Amino acid sequence: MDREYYLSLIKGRMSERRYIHSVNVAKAAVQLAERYGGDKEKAELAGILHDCCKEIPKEEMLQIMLDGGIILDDVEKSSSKLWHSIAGSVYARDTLGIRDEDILNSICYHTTGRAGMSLLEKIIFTADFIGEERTYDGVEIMREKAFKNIEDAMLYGLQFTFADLSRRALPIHTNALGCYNEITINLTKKGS
Ligand code: DGI
Ligand code: FE
Ligand code: FE
Repeated sequence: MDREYYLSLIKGRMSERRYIHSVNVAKAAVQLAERYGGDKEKAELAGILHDCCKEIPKEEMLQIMLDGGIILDDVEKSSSKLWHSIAGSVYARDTLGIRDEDILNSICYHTTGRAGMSLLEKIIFTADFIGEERTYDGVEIMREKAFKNIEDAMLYGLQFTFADLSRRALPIHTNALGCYNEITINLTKKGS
């Protein structure tokens, strides 16, 4: 993996703040891959690239998705915050030539999660919450959970996101609900 190449590529597409976030997510992703026996190289690359389309103009995000043959559902149409992950995976595939489906899916589903996530997808979803620069209330609990039981950490992250979305009366994506339901059903099975 040409780490330096991808780092300079994303650096040219985002603010210093977002660049630092991306580097930190990549670092956390490598640590989680170490902890859970995932592929460290893929984790690092997916972490570096996960927000590669976060700060481009919305029209460009829409154009990338259109060119990539993506059809947005109603929640995606109404929530532009969900565009950068989908556009990011299309950009990684069609412009950067990344062929690894697991890396592309990790970028695509890093914001919402989904049911049936691979280990790499879980790692990127979780790493996004625990990068060094994150300071929200509960970040220390999230960091602890992330290395103890990744699904517990994901549930904690989803609870945080759902509370925020529902307080602001924003729609919750079905992939996020699918992710939440799968984890809670697994917990219920273990508990009963
Ligand atoms: O790109 P980051 O800031 O690092 O983090 P992210 O990709 O997790 O994006 C977080 C944003 O995505 C935050 O504003 C909430 C929003 N989001 C996450 N899940 C959903 C959502 N927005 C809607 N409407 N529905 C969701 O299910
Ligand atoms: Fe993101
Ligand atoms: Fe991020």
